Amino acid sequence: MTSSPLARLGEQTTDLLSTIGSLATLDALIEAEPSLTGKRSLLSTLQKSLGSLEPDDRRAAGAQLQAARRVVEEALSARRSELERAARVLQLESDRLDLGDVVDSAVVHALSVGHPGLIATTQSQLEDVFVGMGFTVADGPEVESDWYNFEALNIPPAHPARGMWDTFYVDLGEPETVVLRTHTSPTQIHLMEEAVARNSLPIHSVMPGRCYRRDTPDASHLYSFHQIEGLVVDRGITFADLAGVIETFTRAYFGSDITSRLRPAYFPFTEPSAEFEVTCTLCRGGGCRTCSFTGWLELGGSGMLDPAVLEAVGIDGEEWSGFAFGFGIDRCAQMRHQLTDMRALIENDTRFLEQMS
Ligand code: FA5
Repeated sequence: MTSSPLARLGEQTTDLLSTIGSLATLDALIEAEPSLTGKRSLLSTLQKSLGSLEPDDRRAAGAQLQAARRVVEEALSARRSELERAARVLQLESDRLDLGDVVDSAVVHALSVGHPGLIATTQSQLEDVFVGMGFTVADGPEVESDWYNFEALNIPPAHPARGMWDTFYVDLGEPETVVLRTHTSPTQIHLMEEAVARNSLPIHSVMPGRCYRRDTPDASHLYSFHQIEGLVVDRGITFADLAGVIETFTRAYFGSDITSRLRPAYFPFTEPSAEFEVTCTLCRGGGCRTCSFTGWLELGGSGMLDPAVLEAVGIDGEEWSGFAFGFGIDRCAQMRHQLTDMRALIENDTRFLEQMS
């Protein structure tokens, strides 16, 4: 007696289902499909072998085989749907527009904001130091008459001291001589005039602002630069007060290892006058090329208010005395940040600007 060709159909169907379950990609399924349900598949071979059976047995075996084929085809179709869904998800993932990248490269850069430059930052730090020492902050015009920039400061026309400042003259078609201020000292005159008019002496103020000189730009000079002026008018003010304010400022701004010294100088509006220098911030006083191996760098001028200036603004020099000082803001920035060339402050090189943000 010959055994039925379908004797192992159950086991064979289970094997086919497990093969289908292990197909990992759509391509693998398409490749395997002919061997699972096609003309040369096991199921088709079994179908052909039924021809040798008796009609009744053939019908029963045929129905059994049809049922097995249905199970296999349904499993194949279900697996196809699963793999197609997975392939779609994969495709969508790779086509996805990464908004994160767009935000980083476009929107965030478009929104990137600027920041105050080094001169503005230095100015506000200097103001903070002086405000902390009890000074108020005042402002003055950049375009001045000859009287404020020179005459009221005890520099009459043809005075040789005018040569100390190479001046830009402004031609307004007026008989009066008008200049771009060469220093912030004329603001002292405005402040003292106002205090006299309002009867509001004493004065303890600093006055930062832009100045202009026909200087050739080099590593430590610009034709448009900034100074901060200091003015104290009070009763019983002495040179020791001036020296004390300068030393307190120097340590507060540059650090406790930097100190100041005053050296005799000449300014027409102060008597006695002194240049003030601070320890070289590059070599910390040891001596280097920047400080010409002296260990000191000049920061500005200072002195006791000349009686002629007090008289010009109507302040009684018997009752009041005072001192003034003026120094470069750009030079402070240069020294504090150890810039070898001051011109970097105005060249607008974005690499420098970003570094100093
Ligand atoms: C004056 O301008 C006096 N008005 C200072 C003063 C005020 C003396 C009150 C007495 C009483 P001087 O010309 O030396 O002084 O300039 C002072 C400082 O300004 C210099 O030491 C330097 O730090 C800065 N400065 C001057 N010219 C330039 C320039 N071309 N570029 C950058 N900084 C400059």
